[in-house]
Amino acid sequence: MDRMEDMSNSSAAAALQTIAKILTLQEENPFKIRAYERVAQALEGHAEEIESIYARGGVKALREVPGVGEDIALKLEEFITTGKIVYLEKKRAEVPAGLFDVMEIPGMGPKKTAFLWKTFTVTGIEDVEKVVAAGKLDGLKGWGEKSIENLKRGIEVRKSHAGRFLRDIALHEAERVLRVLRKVKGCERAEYAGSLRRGKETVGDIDVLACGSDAEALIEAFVAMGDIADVLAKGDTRAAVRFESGLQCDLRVVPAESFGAALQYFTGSKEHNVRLRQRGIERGVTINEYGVHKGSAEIKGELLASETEEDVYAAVGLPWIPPTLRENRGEFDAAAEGALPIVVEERDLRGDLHMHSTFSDGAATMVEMARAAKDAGLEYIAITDHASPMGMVRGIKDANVDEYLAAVDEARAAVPGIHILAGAEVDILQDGSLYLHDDTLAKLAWVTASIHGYFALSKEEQTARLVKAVSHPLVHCLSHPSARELLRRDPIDADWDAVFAAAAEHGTAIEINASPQRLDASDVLARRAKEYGCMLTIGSDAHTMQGLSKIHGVATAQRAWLTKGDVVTCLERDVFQKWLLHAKK
Ligand code: DGT
Ligand code: CA
Ligand code: CA
Ligand code: ZN
Repeated sequence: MDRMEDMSNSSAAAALQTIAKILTLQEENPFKIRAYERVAQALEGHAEEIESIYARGGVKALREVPGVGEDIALKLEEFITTGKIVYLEKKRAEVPAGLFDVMEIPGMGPKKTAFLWKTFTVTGIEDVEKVVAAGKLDGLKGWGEKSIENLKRGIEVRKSHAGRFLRDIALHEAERVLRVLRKVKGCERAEYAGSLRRGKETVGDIDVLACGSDAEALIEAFVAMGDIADVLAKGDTRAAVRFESGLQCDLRVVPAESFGAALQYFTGSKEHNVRLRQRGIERGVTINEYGVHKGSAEIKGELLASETEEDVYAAVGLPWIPPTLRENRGEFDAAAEGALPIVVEERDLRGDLHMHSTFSDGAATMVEMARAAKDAGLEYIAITDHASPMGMVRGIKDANVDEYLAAVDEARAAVPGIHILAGAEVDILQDGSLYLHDDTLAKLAWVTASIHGYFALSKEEQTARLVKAVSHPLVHCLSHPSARELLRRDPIDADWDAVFAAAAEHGTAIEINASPQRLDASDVLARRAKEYGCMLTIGSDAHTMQGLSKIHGVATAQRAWLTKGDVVTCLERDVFQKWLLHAKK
């Protein structure tokens, strides 16, 4: 079945979650809503993929997943076999599409959105803005001054990122497109280009290139694929679509002999290409999406290069430049001097020092996480459950740390063959002190500190707070330093030079949080941290077994020019242990 390979527990979970949101908007029976939410959560943490459950025992077997009853089992079957749920499509049509944007504003969620829809008939972010500006929320129950302030800021952030999408969503869609195109008869190559290929953390649209003997077949297969909301354009060698997710994708069918030139051109960035063309002009050649020619655009001479990207760069005297470096941030000088970094690759990763278990808010047990990490080929991990005063009942406290350590010991005994550190992700409090007592921290082998609140402090306060935290003798790492949530919450304001200087002085590593919602430290910040002499980590921040992937974090690390030598989690296990002993002076 064609659709099968697109399915995964997380996309099924997303579909059920959307149903729950729509039912909440419609103020339906809370038990019904809760049933969808429970199954969505269960699927996120479920070890076996639903396709394989279904393949082995049909609808009956699907009911093994916690919370799945007859009705949801049938919807999952429909999803597995057809790739969609008709009930969801029908429900989706019952609510204004703009409300999905409103729900995504930080602090809004489906319940508050339902209230605004019912009370003020808002149908999109602009309407919410008007309601807020007119002061209609002032004094209403459940809408304190602070939450209105947050809402205003949330709207600003949303507006400034309008039309951009998280990288993981874009990558998922792009891979779907490539699978469809590569199956077309006569297809020679299909690749994605643009910001997605450059590893950017958010993407405006997907750019895909293909070549093959039958351009028409490629175009037809593309516009006929699943989950398309709109075909925006369709010509002989170009087409553009918008998926249900809202993301747009451009397909260009190009001649095989100029595939490399097209790939180089459409990978960008624009700034990189401008600089490359300048370099061409200085050498008397013209570069465009068809190739490198002698002479000017008007008087075209001999074709020098077009088949591969290597040829294009070689034609202006440069080695091939990795896509993640193509931002005109010094890569031309480095390339000309033979000094391009050998950027870190996913296969270089040996450890993961940020993950959660059921001891705090994770969906899987320590044993399950350790097994999954071992199966993924990791040599060492730290379990870093939350230690936080924020509304979380569970997690590490001064009072229960011994219980936590015993649980990690048990996991260690249960999963031999992977080294497991007892760690913690400890909240940095408002004044820069930590949520756990020093005696407690001293019992932990890996302490990563992070900010989960007080995002709006002044730059001075935030800087002092972070400097204090990274200077702490028992803190090994600073997690998601800027606390940004992509497209939702802007980074906190701090003097990063001061923070990284202090981190380097005190041997505290800086994390690149690989969660696709964060990717924090950003490429720019991570590169600056390296320049200050900090080591970096790439941590999954996994709350599920599936969450252990770090591919997006690796892309960010490459964009930061990091080599494997800059990354703690690339160290061999014994080298890591030595580093851990000596990093904190
Ligand atoms: P995005 O989609 O906003 O995340 O960013 P990109 O970089 O994917 O930008 P996009 O989709 O507009 O174009 C893809 C690449 O194609 C871009 O990085 C460079 C190339 N390109 C497109 N239009 C132009 C242009 O007008 N001039 C130049 N020099 N390059 C262009
Ligand atoms: Ca693009
Ligand atoms: Ca584009
Ligand atoms: Zn965190």
